[in-house]
Amino acid sequence: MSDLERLSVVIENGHIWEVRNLVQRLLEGGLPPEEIVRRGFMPGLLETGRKFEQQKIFIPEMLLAARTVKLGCETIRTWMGSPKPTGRKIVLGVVAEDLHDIGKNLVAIAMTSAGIPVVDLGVDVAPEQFVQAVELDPSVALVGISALLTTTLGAMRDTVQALRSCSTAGRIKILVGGAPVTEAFAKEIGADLYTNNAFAAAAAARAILDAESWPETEQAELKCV
Ligand code: B1M
Repeated sequence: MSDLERLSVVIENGHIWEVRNLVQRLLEGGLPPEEIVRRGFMPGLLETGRKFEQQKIFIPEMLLAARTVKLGCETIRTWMGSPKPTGRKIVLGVVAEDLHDIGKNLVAIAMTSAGIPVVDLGVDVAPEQFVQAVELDPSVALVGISALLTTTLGAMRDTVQALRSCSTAGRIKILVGGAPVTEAFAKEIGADLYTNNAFAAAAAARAILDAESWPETEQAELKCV
């Protein structure tokens, strides 16, 4: 079994004591963090979700798998480091009534390593908390919203709406993501950008911040919705 396959199994079985060394070894072997997430973390978590649906495992096992991934993420975060940050920040959070934060945490790691300072609001964040975070800090240029439950997509819509109607709406771009989010949904709710993985989100965010005058051609290149 390869180290990547082993990583999936370690996550699925919640073997928390093995994850750090495994991730470290993969990183030292030259595998990019996004590949470790895509080919190691994701299959392990998807299998965990499948077993949960089939009632072969229950919440405690899901929690253990999540904790194992968190330690893996921590290892990646340390490895990636954080370059000199830009002046402008991103506010990040998981929508109201959603407690799934692994995706959001990966986005935070990727943003930090792309030099974008993160204001992390955590999970179960109400629309007004997002708005307040933007209004309080004039250096916030981006807002990233994550959701993982189909039942919380409505909260994502409400959050985008609240941000669009706040006094500082003109200064921010809104990024959305999470397993049930699609490009079509992002467009429908009026988000500026959808990406299906954390590292693509950071690359797009970086490009947005680097494009000072924000010309239309560059917007198109970023596949803004
Ligand atoms: Co939950 N859970 N869970 N869970 N859980 C799912 C999501 C589920 C699919 C499992 C299943 O039944 N197969 C299912 C949802 C079904 C649905 O919505 N249709 C489910 C359910 C039902 C529930 C509960 C309702 C269970 C219950 O209580 N009966 C409950 C809800 C709690 C709540 O939120 N209110 C619940 C609870 C939990 C735990 C707390 C035990 C735990 C979460 C712990 C934690 O996050 N700290 C948990 C877990 C671990 C899962 C699974 C197994 C893994 C989720 C995950 O972390 N995925 C999940 C099964 C599955 O996914 N199939 C499941 C990996 C993560 C990296 O993916 O967030 O999509 P994701 O991020 C990706 C991209 O989407 C993107 O980047 C990442 C990749 O690079 N991305 C962005 C994410 N956010 C982005 C933002 C961006 C850009 C990209 O820009 C801003």
